[in-house]
Amino acid sequence: MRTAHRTCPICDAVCGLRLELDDTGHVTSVKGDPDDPFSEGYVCPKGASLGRLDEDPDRLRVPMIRKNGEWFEATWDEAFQAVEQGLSGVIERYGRESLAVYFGNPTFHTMAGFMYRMPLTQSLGTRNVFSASTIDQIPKQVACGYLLGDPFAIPVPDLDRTDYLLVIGANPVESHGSLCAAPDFPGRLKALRRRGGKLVVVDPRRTRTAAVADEHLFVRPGTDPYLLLAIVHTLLAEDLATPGIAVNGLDELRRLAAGFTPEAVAPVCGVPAEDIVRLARELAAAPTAAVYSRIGTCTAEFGTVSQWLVDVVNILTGNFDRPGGVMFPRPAIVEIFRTGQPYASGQWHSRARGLPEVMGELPVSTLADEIETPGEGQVRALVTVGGNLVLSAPNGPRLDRAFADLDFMVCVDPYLNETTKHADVILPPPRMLQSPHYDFLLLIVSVRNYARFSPAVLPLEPGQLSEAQILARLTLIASGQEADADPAMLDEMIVGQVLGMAATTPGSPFEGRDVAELRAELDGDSGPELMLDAMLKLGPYGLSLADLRAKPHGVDLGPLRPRLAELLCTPSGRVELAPPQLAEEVVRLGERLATPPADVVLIGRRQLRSNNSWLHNVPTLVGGSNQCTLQINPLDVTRLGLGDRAVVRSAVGELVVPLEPTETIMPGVVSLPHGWGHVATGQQVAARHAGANANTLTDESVIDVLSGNAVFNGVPVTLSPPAPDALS
Ligand SMILES: Nc1nc2c(c(=O)[nH]1)N[C@H]1C(S)=C(S)[C@@H](COP(=O)(O)OP(=O)(O)OC[C@H]3O[C@@H](n4cnc5c(=O)[nH]c(N)nc54)[C@H](O)[C@@H]3O)O[C@H]1N2
Ligand SMILES: Nc1nc2c(c(=O)[nH]1)N[C@H]1C(S)=C(S)[C@@H](COP(=O)(O)OP(=O)(O)OC[C@H]3O[C@@H](n4cnc5c(=O)[nH]c(N)nc54)[C@H](O)[C@@H]3O)O[C@H]1N2
Ligand code: SF4
Ligand SMILES: [Mo]
Repeated sequence: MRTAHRTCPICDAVCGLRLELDDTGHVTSVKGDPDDPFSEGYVCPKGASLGRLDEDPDRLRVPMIRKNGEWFEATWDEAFQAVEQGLSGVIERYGRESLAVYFGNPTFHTMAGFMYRMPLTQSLGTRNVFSASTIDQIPKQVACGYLLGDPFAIPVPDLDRTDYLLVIGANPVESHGSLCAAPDFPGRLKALRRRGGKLVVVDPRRTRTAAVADEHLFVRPGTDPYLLLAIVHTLLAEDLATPGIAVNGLDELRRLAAGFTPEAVAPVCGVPAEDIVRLARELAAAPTAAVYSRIGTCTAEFGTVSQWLVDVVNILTGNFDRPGGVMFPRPAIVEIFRTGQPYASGQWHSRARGLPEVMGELPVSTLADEIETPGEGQVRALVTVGGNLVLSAPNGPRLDRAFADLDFMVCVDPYLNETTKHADVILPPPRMLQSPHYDFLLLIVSVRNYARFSPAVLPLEPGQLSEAQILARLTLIASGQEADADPAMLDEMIVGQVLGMAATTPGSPFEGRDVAELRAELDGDSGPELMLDAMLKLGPYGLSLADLRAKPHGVDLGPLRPRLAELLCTPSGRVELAPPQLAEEVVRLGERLATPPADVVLIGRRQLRSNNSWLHNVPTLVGGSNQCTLQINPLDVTRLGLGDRAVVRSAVGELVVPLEPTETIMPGVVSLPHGWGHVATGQQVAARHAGANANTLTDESVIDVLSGNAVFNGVPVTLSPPAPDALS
């Protein structure tokens, strides 16, 4: 028996775990780590199942190659040779612009995903770069880009000190938070109320978060920008705005919000005008307050407008960059992703739909167009790293068909699933417990400054490759090297670049130092660990990997402190309250105000024991309340003459789904969770709990214009009883 401590890598809450393992490496127990200063022993049902997930017998253990529709186990050398042949064949025939890459959600959590994303993208040499960002959080980043100049300057609610939290379109009691790393989010919300604070939730469903709140307001899906504009309107009309920081554009903002009175938007939003006015007054009057919003508004049309307005309200109420309001964490690593250049988009445009590049990426919503549209630059080969787009992307079934048509596809993924079944080669990363872990990205949005490194708990088996080695070899192959090129070579190059840059950066702790000497001082058993050591040493706390190794429960680096001045990088040097791009969107919103809403709209929801598409193969996590059902208000069941199932139709597809009548959802709104719709591949438990693919209904032709983000919420649908022969 032995005990190991590590960070849970599943969701954004970064909980510390205490694992017990027997001498075969089998995990016998997973508990919260009581000595972790940040998570203090918290664990959720998913974290508690980490052992079962990690030991899933259906995980791939060796590379797989598909030939004539049949799968064969392969050695790593055979697999990389097949990748080299596949990629180089497509490059020779169609050029590099026919390549595409998708980085999925897990790449935001793994060390390898962080380290090799840029090198792999660069060596593929294509502009067809896609990631989970454009089916998730990119509107927040674009909004911060325009407002503050830096799309990585993402403020988080100062959860532990705020007096008033307004949550719009997020359900952190079940999701455990997102763009806001806060272990035990439910406990932190309870603590807020215990200390006399107020929690208000705005959501078309009375969620578990709403259930623990002081107040819940139903809102019609997709209408949050109106609600927020009316709050801004009220703050300005009643002279309640007290920014307290240097801003530009206050008059323009007043002009933009002028028409959006609470009375004008109330019928559209479904929120009474007096409640909107009261919310504005309460936010202004609270000693400190924070507005927090996630998927409910990000993955909706005008998502960027909503995210911008969230922070406009935080600014107007004097709660920006101050304790108890929203603040910017100071991570332990050097923030190499900050360019220091004002944010801009549209450096290039997508070929088929002419959509602008945003943060170096194109929208996932247009990937199928790029594969299907003939002509120069048509995508013929795809690399995916940790993604299951057939279940995750809008109009997944269209991608399912498009993937089948590719000349070559390689997936770095531990499972044969709905997406990787189209691959020619699957390269499986090792088990989570065989990988070191550090949250490069999540700790830039944590509600306390904190760092924790987890070494691998179990060694790699002989001949097994780490995810870092897999991605390094892929990168080398993509750059034209032989299939057997040494991945360590690439690590040295990447780390050397970081050190070289630091050595020539004025004021850097490594300024003027010799790169070879710096390299010799680095500590780490793998490329990502060397990189982490360098980034920690260059970071603001002067930590090192050795320091973190010596503190296996994590290091508390204190509460958040104001730091807007050092992050702000707009050309004006001020916060831009009314950027022209957003002003244009407000005009479009105004024009839409009179459009009659759809009779029924579809939204999503997250379930406590799911994580997007890949946790349904663990028996302890499926069943019970974790079912793929369509939540619907009983009034709609009666009104539409439905039984226990319904046919749901949208502009792009239709599904037959079981109904879950509940008064917790607004009339006129139905909710289906995503990540279901499993087909028989290698995941036997998931196949028995298949559910329906919500993204059969979501429409890839509708996007948030400024960010290119997908629209999963507010999708117009019609419902009808299934035809009698479909009832069997
Ligand atoms: N248990 C679990 N946890 C997860 C995940 C998971 O799949 N399961 N996924 C992880 C990921 S990748 C992410 S990005 C985060 C997401 O974290 P959250 O955003 O907190 O998760 P959701 O449950 O999608 O919450 C969105 C809420 O918005 C509401 N909503 C829908 N449409 C609208 C609208 O138009 N307006 C408003 N105001 N509300 C609306 C929904 O009813 C829902 O309650 O969760 C992470 N954590
Ligand atoms: N309708 C609707 N659709 C949605 C959403 C919604 O709210 N509604 N939410 C969206 C959001 S926020 C997100 S983030 C996306 C997520 O969508 P994706 O980016 O597709 O991510 P997942 O569904 O989590 O799929 C994860 C894949 O990574 C694999 N994987 C697991 N661990 C590892 C690992 O360590 N390494 C590698 N290489 N692979 C691994 C899994 O086997 C699986 O194939 O879904 C989006 N889709
Ligand atoms: S809340 Fe997230 S990080 Fe914490 S134990 Fe659960 S899945 Fe893991
Ligand atoms: Mo996400």
